[in-house]
Amino acid sequence: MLCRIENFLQYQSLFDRLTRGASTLRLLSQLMGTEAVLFKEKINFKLPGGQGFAPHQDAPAFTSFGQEYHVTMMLSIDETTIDNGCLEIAETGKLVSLLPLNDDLTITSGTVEAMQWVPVETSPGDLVLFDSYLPHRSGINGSSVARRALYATYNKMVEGDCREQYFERKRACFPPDVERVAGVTYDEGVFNVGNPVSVEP
Ligand SMILES: O=C(O)CCC(=O)C(=O)O
Repeated sequence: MLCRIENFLQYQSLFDRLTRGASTLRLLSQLMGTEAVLFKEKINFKLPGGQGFAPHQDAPAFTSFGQEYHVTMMLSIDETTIDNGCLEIAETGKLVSLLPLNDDLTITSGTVEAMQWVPVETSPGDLVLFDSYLPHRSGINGSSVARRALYATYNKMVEGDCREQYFERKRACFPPDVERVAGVTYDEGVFNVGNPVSVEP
């Protein structure tokens, strides 16, 4: 089942403007307290029956280039609801470090159970902005319509403009099914944290 597209701004000027236009970059720079640059973009489709995301912080997935801090902007394309697997965030104070993690970099079950989880239902066009230490998760899409959401992640420009390198490295380590070579084992490591993505053996 199609679950995601990423690395598409060079083909879609509307999405390029939405994620790298002056007003968006100004908002992100204001939030980050310094000039922001786009790190990566994706659309999660979560089609009917699409699986949810395990509880995780994004920070462990964003370590490839030594950057320390990211903010993600979620743009709701469809309505997101509890029924179709909206984002859920943990009610915590501001976190600046990692919680106890499993080997696959998701949050340990004891920690998950100790936190209060709040669903964030949204309407098309809503933005949700959250940093890379915010614990989040989402459920299955139990409805009959797609729950599409765009996620654009930014880092501080002083920590480097690494978007192209990021997608290059991700494609090598965690390629889409169609690019996989039979018999090769891929080191998906930090590129597959909490995702409902499994690869055909
Ligand atoms: O789209 C969702 O439901 C959650 C997305 C998410 O947590 C992720 O892509 O890391």
